[in-house]
Amino acid sequence: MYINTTLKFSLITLSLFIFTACGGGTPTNQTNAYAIDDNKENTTDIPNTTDTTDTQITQEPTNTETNTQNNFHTADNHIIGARKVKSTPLSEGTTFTSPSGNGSSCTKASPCALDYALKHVEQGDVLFLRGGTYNVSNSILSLRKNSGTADNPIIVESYPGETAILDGKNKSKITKGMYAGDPVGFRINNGANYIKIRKIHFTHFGKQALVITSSHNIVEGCEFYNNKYVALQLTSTSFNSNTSKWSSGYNLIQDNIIHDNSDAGLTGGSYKNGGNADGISVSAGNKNKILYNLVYHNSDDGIDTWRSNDTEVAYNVVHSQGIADGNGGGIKLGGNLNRSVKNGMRAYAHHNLSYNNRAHGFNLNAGRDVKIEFNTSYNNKKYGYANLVDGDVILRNNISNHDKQAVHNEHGIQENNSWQLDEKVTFLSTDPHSNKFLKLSDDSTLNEIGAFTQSY
Ligand SMILES: [Ca+2]
Ligand SMILES: [Ca+2]
Repeated sequence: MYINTTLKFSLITLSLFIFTACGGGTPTNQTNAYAIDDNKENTTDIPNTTDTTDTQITQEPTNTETNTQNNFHTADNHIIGARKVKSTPLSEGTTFTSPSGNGSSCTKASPCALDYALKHVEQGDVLFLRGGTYNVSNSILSLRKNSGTADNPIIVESYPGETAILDGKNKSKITKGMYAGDPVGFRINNGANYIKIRKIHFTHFGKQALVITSSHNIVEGCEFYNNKYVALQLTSTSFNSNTSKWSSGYNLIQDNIIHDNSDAGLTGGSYKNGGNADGISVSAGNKNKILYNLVYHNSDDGIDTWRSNDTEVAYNVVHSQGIADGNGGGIKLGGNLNRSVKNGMRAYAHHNLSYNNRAHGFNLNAGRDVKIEFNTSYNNKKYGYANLVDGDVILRNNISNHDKQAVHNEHGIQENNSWQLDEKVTFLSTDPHSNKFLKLSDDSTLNEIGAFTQSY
């Protein structure tokens, strides 16, 4: 079988990358931030450690407009799911590429190739990609040292009114038992901060379509589909066990549509016949925000925050995960089976819809000090809210309806959730295409719980 050799090669490549990214050094503990094997679930009761400090603030989204196709609106226009993202004005463009671009001028009249432009952009640049399919073969798309700043980020975006598709189908092609080059689509490495990736499509990559190991980046209005592994991964190159901080974080992932990413049919190495292709994996990092995304039909989990700290997951629509041997969870909220290491903690999930997943709507996994409030779980094949542990979770004002069972057990602090109230949950619609989907009627006394509750 070609696949074993292929995977050995990818692992070697990945190991080399980790080594290089750490400046030749060794991470301060043995945690491999790239490993995303989270199949194990910790259901052991743990002594109380109720530090649930809420330091996470929802960032008000900017530069968005209504997209009626993929959104769910409430009467008060409270929105969950991916919104349409407006383009940066064309007049702000400084650098231009096209699928057939070449040379070094990178102007609108004479665009250059994408990998060339990425090596040369500087803070304050707006790189517009003309529409069409960029055949990403052996070139490595990455931002490594060229960093933006808080006031002058680097913007990489589809040309206004057009769609740039980064296509890895040739890059991922298996040749003589080996991948033809690095199977990851695009890397933003530590050293390159304050990058905005906007309105770009990523497809057919053999590993992650986009990996970010740096800080203060924004990914918005992008689409990721038909990749063979995690579509979008936020991670870090090291964890400082003295400060309990990862080397990176503070990234914002919003208004993306992420679907049909799957490692089903691939086994060995880091592939698990569906068990490792999450939509969004936050496998390390501090205070990342995953907001307003639509994530569906990925083989493993929709959003998995394994090992990260203080990740906020909010206003997302997550449905229909679970293909082949994938876990099929909607949203997983942290965890690290080694409890002496202080990561996988303080995930905060609010105002999410999680439905039709093959496993749980929301899964504490082995997360600690997790807060789950104002979410709606519907028609998940297992529990609405699973693997609850005393001292590690607060569940307030959530709805579970038509799940196999609302909660896994009676553990944790549970207050004012639908399964604890006398009134039965009745939705205006259970049709996902309706803009009344999973909304409670205005006269319901339950209208202060669930994902569409505005105030909290
Ligand atoms: Ca898994
Ligand atoms: Ca997973």
